[in-house]
Amino acid sequence: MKLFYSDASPYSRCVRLVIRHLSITGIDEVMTNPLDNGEDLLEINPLGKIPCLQLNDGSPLFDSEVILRYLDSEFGEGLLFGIREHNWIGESHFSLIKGLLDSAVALRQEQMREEEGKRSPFWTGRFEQALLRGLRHIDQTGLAMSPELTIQQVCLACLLEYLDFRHGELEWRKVAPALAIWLSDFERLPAMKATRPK
Ligand code: GSH
Repeated sequence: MKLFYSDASPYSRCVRLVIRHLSITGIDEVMTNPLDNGEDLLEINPLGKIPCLQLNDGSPLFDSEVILRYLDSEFGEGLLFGIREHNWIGESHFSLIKGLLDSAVALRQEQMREEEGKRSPFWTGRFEQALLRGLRHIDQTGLAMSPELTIQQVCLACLLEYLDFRHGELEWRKVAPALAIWLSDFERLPAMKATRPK
């Protein structure tokens, strides 16, 4: 199998973290800048986005949620998503974290537009407020606090370190002090260290 990824992409990091957590072998990780529009990627993902996992028979899996569900089901007995007993509240919690990842990446895109003189104060503020509201909610409701590793924790940790990497000015720890303590422990996992963007 071949994984098209970038080490700066938080979605890719969720996938790479799960590959390591589940000790999956046989995946060739190919560093890819999606903005280069490389043919290898465009041929299998018309969206031109990463992560994209190409299976051994050539068929592609995207987006990150589909890849994560595939890996968990094939190699993790479905434990990360907890598919044995359906948990709609947990699914919704996952949606919240995915939505925050989308806001964080959209905020980065707004930053990049600055070079073109096109950054929108309205959208910048909206993405920032969604991030701070969402993290405060997760912090206050204790949604991250499960003793077993969950897919929500994987994506949350990738989100929080992405905020440190790209959006330090947000100072998310001020609205989510319990998450800050949780991350200081979680960030020591070998899979976190191995996938940290340089
Ligand atoms: N919903 C997608 C997922 O969960 O995989 C989002 C993936 C995504 O937006 N990836 C970014 C990308 O490939 C990198 S962080 N951007 C290129 C583009 O938007 O054209």
